[in-house]
Amino acid sequence: MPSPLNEDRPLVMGVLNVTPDSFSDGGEWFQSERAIMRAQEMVAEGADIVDVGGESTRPGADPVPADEELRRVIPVIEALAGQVRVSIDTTKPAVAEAAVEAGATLINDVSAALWAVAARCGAGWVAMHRQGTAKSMQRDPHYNDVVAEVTAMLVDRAGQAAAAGVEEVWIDPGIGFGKTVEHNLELLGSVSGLVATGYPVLVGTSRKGFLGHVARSADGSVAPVTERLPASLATATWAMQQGAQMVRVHDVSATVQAALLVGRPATAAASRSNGSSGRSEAGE
Ligand code: HH2
Repeated sequence: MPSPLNEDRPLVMGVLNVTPDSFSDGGEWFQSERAIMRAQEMVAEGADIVDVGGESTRPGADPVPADEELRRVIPVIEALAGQVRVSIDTTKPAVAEAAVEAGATLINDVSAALWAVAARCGAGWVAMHRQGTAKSMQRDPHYNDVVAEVTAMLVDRAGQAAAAGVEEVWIDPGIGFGKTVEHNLELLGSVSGLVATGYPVLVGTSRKGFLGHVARSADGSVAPVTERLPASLATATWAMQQGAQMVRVHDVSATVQAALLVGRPATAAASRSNGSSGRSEAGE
């Protein structure tokens, strides 16, 4: 299998929520035609993968029956497969299987339970950590050592997936999934530790609530979703700089721009100390 990783820059996964109730863009891309249009826009902006989801995972969200989730995602995946790599954001085996049949090649699994499905379908798999379910996860998240517990769980699941024959296994700390603001910050601070496990790491901070608590609006209130782009970019850039090979974002164009800069100053400094001037032809 060719490497899914990009040599030049970390990968950018564009979020496509075909839902009426997602926390930041619910309803915006609910019609298939609008969803397909948005995906094509993200591809033009440089998205490497489009992550199609038909069920919100936001805290308190209601579960969606499988037939409704399929009705939302399958036409969109069929239209996009062949134009861009597609991942399916689901926790349901039947939806994952149908999505792969429709052309998705990566199963983005926030329950970290579908490795056998991925093995059976020959798809890649993202194991994301969460504590609890969407209904319950933000009630009272608790860990003795959040970094150690999340890392151990992910390494365990990834090992099971690899043993079952899944060739492409990603791990994701699940920012915002059963975590306090401090838990999220600690996990972000330890991305390099996840990278050191040897599995490629995906991180999703885009527009999430903890950003609004840390990067408050000028009047001191929690920054609303519409004001979280700078904090989203800062945290995505931090994760990429720490070695995360992919970030999951709503704002693709801005993140691709950030991804193109990650590592570049270090490379320029290294080539300077190796004796090259580092000047561009235009002398800029
Ligand atoms: N976050 C969300 C959904 N899926 N998958 C991975 N691997 N990592 C994440 O951090 C992650 C994810 C939540 O964001 P969003 O899809 O925008 O919201 P909603 O679940 O409300 O649709």
